[in-house]
Amino acid sequence: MLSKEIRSHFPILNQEINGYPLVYLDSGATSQKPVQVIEAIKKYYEFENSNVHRGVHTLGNRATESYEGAREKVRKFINARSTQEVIFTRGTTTSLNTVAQSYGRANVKEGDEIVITHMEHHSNIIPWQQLAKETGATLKYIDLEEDGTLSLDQVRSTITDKTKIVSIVYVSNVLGTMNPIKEITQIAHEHGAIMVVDGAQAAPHLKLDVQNLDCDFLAFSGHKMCGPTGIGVLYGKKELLEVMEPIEFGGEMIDFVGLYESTWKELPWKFEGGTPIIAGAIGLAAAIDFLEEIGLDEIEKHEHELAALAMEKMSTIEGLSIYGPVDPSKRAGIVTFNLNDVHPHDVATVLDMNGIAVRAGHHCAQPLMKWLQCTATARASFYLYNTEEDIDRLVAGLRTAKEYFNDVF
Ligand code: 7TS
Repeated sequence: MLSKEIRSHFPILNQEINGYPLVYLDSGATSQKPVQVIEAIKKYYEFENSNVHRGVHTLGNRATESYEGAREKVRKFINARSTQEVIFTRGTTTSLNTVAQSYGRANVKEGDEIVITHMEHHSNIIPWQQLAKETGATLKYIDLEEDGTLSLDQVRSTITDKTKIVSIVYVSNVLGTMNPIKEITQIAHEHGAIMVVDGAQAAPHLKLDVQNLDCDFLAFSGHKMCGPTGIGVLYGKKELLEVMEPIEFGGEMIDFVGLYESTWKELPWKFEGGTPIIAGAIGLAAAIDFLEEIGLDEIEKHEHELAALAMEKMSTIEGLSIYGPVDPSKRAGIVTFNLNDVHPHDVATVLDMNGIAVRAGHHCAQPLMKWLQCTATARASFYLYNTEEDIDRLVAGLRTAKEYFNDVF
């Protein structure tokens, strides 16, 4: 387990909610921010605030250096070959929509196939549904195994030579399942398809290496990895990005503008129309520094340990069912559950009365809820600041909830 001292970097955790010390178990929705990130954003606004890429005055140069420095930090973080492959976006949702609209419209036609899975977040479903509708392509789903994992046999039998795009979540935000992205990428490539990875729940928790995965695109959000909201990343292979059209047009992304024709800047700026999210990128860079100092491998290990402990302790509560892989080594720090027939919103409300924050609902994964044959679940998601005591508080809170709703058992 990581040292409890990590918590002291997160000012928000040091407070009481409804009379109890806060236990924050909703990092899957958004993580808390360490003081290092808050300070980096403050410093930017206090000493550097200016627009970027306009290169005349000193503040403008400082802001540009920090913004482009953040891009280099992201490049190293995911091991991309070049900063030209790192595009700043608003988040995972925008990154995935960019691929669907730009690459998709240019490369997918009637009769082609787009392949996703039943465990996708809505942000990795709807852009492809829309693309399929526009182009006449078919959207296909890879079936899940009973324990909520993907089998490579199912992957092989779903991807065909008609498949143009495969887009799969690295770590499920509901089941916690960690998918074999490298192997799936290889299968996609054998059929001439490109591989898109939804890395929203992976980037915060495990070491990413786009060259090793060989994926064509990777999308993730800053706010789930200790960074601020409003900043995200789209990684794409340079040879693909180079021939893709931007989807947002206007200031910043142009080279030359005529009355009837215009040309675009080179990569990555042609995809960053308008004043960019400067403070967001700087905050994200500070978050990467913070995570790397602790070590992504250590963070991943910590979460596996917490998930294993939570599953062990929660399974002692009669009537509580946990979804997703039984083997904790196959999942990240996410434990999704239901307590008999009690609605998860009611469970979450009782937990909140005890100072414990969990998410309840469909987790933006309605097709997965259908697959699980339920309408909603509760979810505890862990991060580097969570401790064994947090799990004990969760288990005690669940026992309280169970007593509270005793009459339904
Ligand atoms: N993909 C996955 C796997 C996610 O978990 C999320 C957000 C997204 C995409 C979208 O990210 P955004 O930053 O563009 O919004 N997931 C959640 C969640 O599980 N609870 O709240 C948001």
